[in-house]
Amino acid sequence: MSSTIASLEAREILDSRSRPTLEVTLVLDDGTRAAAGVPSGASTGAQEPVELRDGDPERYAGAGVLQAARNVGDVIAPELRGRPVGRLSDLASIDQALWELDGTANLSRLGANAVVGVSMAAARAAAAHAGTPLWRFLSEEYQDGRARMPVPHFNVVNGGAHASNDLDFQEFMVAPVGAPSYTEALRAGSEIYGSLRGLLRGAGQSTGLGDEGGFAPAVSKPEQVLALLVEAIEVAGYHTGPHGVMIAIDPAANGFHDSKQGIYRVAGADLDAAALVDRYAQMVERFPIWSIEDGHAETDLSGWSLMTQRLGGRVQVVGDDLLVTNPARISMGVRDHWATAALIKVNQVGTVTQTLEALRRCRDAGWGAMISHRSGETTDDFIADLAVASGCGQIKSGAPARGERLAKYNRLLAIDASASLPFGIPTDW
Ligand code: 2PG
Ligand code: MG
Repeated sequence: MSSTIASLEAREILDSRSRPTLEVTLVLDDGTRAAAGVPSGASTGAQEPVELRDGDPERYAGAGVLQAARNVGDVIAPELRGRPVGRLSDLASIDQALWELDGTANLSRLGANAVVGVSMAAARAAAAHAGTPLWRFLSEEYQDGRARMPVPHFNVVNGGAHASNDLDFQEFMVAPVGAPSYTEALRAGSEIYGSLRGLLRGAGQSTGLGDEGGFAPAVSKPEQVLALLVEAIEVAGYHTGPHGVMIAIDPAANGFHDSKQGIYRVAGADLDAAALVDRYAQMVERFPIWSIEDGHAETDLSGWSLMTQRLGGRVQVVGDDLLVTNPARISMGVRDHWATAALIKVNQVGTVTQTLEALRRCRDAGWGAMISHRSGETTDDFIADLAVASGCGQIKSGAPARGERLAKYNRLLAIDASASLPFGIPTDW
C-alpha cells in the first residue's frame, strides 16, 4: 500500500514578490516524485511559526533561504528516508517527526518554510502513489467524502501591507456566492475584474496592481471602494445579494491599530474598538458584505468579542492573524466567542496534518472556514485541492489575474470539470 521516502531535497526559488522561497522535491522508492512551492505572508500574525531566512545582507537583502534548503537535505532527509508514505496516518507520523526534529515551539530551528514544504510534498507524493487526485485522497481518507467546490473570493482591490496606496484596509473581495457552479463563479469574477478596470480607467485612476493582483487605486475611504465594487458587479451584468455576488473584506486591522493608544486609524479617523464596530455595522447596512476578516487587531480580544456579539449573527467574523490556523487557538476562540470562522493557511501552522485538524475543529464547532493563499506565492496549487477536500466551501486566492493566483483558480476549474461535486458555502459541513 505505502511506498517509502527515497530522497528529499529543496532549492531556493523566487516567489511572486521576487523574494526567495523554497521548492521541495520528494521522491519515493517506487519512483513517484512530488514537489511543493512554499508561500510567504506579508501581514503575519505574531503567533505564526517562523520562516528561516539567511540574514546575509549580501544576498537578497538578507531574505535568502539557503540554510532552510540545507536543513531539508541535510537534517530532515536523513531522518525521513525510509519512512512510509501512502496514507494520511503516514503523513501524520511524518509531520509529528518534523516537529520533534525541530524541537522549538515555532519551528525556528529548521524553519517553518522548510517544514511546510516537506509536509505538502509528502501529502502530494502519497496521493500520487495512490493514483488519486490530492483532493480525493485528502477527502476520502480524512474528511469522509464531504468534498465540494468552494466559492472563490476574488481580491480585486488591494491596500494595507499589500499595496502602496493610502487604503488602510488590505483586501476587498467579490464572492459570487449565488453562481450556479464554480466554473461560472470564476467567469463572474473575471468579468467583474474587467468592469472594475474599466470604471477605474474612466475615473482617471491607476489600474496598477497590488501584491495579490487586485487594483491599487489612490483612494483612502473603504466605503469608496465598496461603492465601486457594487458598481463593477452591476456593470458586469450581475446583481448583488445572496443569490448573486456578495462582498468580503479583510481589513487586516493589525496594520492600522495603534496598540499604545488603543485606537484604529481608518482614513484619517481615530476610532476605538467600539467605534470601529459601528463603522463596520454601517458598512454592512449599506453594502452587500457577508464576511469580515481580521476586523480587529490580534491583541484586542475584547474588540473581537464585541464584534462577534454585535455582527456575528449578520456576517461571518473570520480570524486570521488572531487564530493563525492553530487548533488550540481555534478552540480558545470557540470557547470565548472571538469569531465565527477561521482563515486556514497551511504555512501559518506548519504542517498539513495540523491544517486538517484546524479544519476539523472549525467544523465540529459549527464555525466556517476559508482556505487561503499568502500574499507571496508560487504556482503551487495545493490549496485548491485542500479547499475541495475540506468541504468548507470557501477559498481566497487573490484576483482572477497573475499566474500564481490563477494556478489555484485554474486547478479548481480542472477539478470542476473532472468530478461532479456540489458548489457553494454549506450551511452545515
Ligand atoms: C491575509 C493574507 C492573504 P498575507 O492577510 O489574509 O491574503 O495576507 O499572506 O500577507 O498574510
Ligand atoms: Mg488576513
